[in-house]
Amino acid sequence: MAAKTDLFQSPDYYCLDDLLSEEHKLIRESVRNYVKKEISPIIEDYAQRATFPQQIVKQMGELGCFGPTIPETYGGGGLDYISYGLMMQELERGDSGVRSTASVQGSLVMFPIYAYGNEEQRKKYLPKLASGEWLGCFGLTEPNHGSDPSSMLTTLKTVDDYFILNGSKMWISNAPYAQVAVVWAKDENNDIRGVIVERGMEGFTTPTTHGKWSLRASATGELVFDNVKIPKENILPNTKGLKGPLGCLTKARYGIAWGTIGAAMDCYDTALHYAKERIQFGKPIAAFQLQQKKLAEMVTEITKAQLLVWRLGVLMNEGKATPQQVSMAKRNSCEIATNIARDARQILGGMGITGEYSIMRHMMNLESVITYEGTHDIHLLITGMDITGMNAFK
Ligand code: TGC
Ligand code: FAD
Repeated sequence: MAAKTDLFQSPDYYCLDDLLSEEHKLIRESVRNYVKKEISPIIEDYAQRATFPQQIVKQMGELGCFGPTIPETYGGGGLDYISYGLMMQELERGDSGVRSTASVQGSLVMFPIYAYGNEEQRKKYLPKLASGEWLGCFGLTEPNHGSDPSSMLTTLKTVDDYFILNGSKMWISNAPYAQVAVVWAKDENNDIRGVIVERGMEGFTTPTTHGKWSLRASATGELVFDNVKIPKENILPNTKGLKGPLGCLTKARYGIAWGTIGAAMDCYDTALHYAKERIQFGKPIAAFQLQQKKLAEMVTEITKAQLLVWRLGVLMNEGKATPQQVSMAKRNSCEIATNIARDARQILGGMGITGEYSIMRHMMNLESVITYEGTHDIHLLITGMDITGMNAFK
């Protein structure tokens, strides 16, 4: 497959750039340039072959995409949440799987080690994860417990001066290539605890998940623990209960709220250019009202979503954002991106189903993104519970 030239231009209908600092714009530009140079030319080929482009791990580490809000002392970027959001937007504009790799590494592996770990754990793991020398993964979901992680069956038992880990995790992004896994399991008191599991520990395997039609350029696998002996120093000491893993998910869901807008912007930009150039019945199809309706609605939804995540970013920076606000933004961005990808594909007619354009890949990827980190239904129920005070989950 021939390498592509990426001519993406981002829509900014409400002059939202005026709300960004010079530093924000520079960060966005550097990640956008990286995606144009290193991701767009190769990603379709990797997705078609269902292969993980391993080289992106080091590249994204060097660019500072892993743990941008973690303090610089530990190798993080020491940046604010708008910067983090813009990075995720640009990465997912390239491919949701690329953003996934960064989300898992930064929000689901580095964040728990930073927030719930001790100083030795921070020093041992964070710089290597930040630089991309090591790749990490996050094990919460199990074969029989997805939306309801509190019912997990994986166990962590104390034996002498170590733990024994038994059970399995499913659908784990980065698992087949990860050196480190942050795993959630129940101890003897039925408390959910986090442990750091390292590749090479006896009884720990990471079989690859095959046959995905979505996130094909992202590696997904299982984590299987067969009496894995875990040293005591690998437990995350400062968290107990489901709020530990859920706290990580809040950070990652925030990144997805920005990221999926990137995918939506790419679909819109592609469809707009195509519609202006494709002639049918003697005129560009962009001149037909039906196509204008689709394009006008796309840019309207992108603009509304951009405003929502920008405001959420400000609340995150001020330490005022609630997990429920993050759920609303994750849900909204996934919904508009999924709808925009579908409409954009139609604008391209038959060409829309080919790998010549990024739209079908985004469309299929977004089916995973609208499902992981809490399904669309779960985020709606979180909002429902927040506004009514009534729990409709159970
Ligand atoms: P519930 O009783 O509501 O909550 C238990 C405790 O957690 C607190 N809490 C949160 N804390 C921080 N952030 C959040 N988002 C939180 N949500 C709840 C809560 O206050 C409580 O604290 P405490 O002190 O009282 O103990 O728990 P529940 O069992 O009723 O479950 C609630 C529910 C359904 C919303 C939750 O379990 C849920 O979010 N389910 C969805 C599961 C999910 O999102 N899984 C994601 C797996 S990881 C993944 O998909 C990675 S993909 C990454 C990629 O490739 O990019
Ligand atoms: P289920 O929970 O079985 O849900 C099935 C359906 O039932 C959904 O439509 C859901 O909305 C609905 N439903 C469930 N409960 C309710 C309810 N109370 N009320 C109404 N409807 C309900 N997990 C990790 O831990 N780490 C990862 O890195 C990770 N990466 C992933 C990568 C990919 C590509 C995918 C697809 C998933 C990944 N996941 C990961 C797992 C993901 O978080 C789960 O798939 C997700 O949370 C949903 O769980 P489930 O698939 O078991 O669906």
